[in-house]
Amino acid sequence: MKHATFGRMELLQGDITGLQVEAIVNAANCSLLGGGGVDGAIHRAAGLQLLAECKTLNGCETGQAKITAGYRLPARYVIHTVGPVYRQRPQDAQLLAACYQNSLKLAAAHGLKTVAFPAISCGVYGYPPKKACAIAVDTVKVFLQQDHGLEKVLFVVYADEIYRLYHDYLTTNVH
Ligand code: AR6
Repeated sequence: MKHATFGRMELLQGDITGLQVEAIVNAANCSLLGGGGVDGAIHRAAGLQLLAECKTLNGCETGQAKITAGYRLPARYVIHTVGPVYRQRPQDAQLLAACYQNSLKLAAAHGLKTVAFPAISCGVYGYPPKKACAIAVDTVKVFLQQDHGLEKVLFVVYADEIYRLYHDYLTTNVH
């Protein structure tokens, strides 16, 4: 399992559902009622109580975030955010940055110290991973510089190719 540290940011290759952090972020859809990819994995690992809580949330708009308990996950909370479907519009980047910002704000509002993100929108939603990686890292970096009490943010990725993109970008842009 590959792993690298860049100040308060960490890069990991693996399954986000197994992480013992305070919160993992879910790349959900607007219904918040589950789906495939990382969303499916999180719901399978957390159990049906997660779906029951999600049903009470009335969905979520693209770029926004909502928090639930983690139930059977090792993580105490799940922060559900909805990434943009990539359509080459100018607002795609703003919406993806908003996912990271709003998830981090929610974590900070709950006094959380560690949060793990998957590569939001980089699967079914078709965001080019290289562009998405730059937005993810830049947004988290600015948030951490503003110091909201967060101690560590992890990027958890599956594919070798995406790991390499994050590693290169973090090496060049985070000291
Ligand atoms: N741990 C870490 N990363 C994962 C995991 C995992 N267990 N599983 C997949 N990935 P996607 P999206 C990676 O498609 O593009 C769902 O159906 C995956 O390789 O999960 O935001 C939702 O309900 C990819 O790099 O999310 C929505 O309808 C990244 O996570 C839609 O998919 C995101 O891929 C959201 O699409």
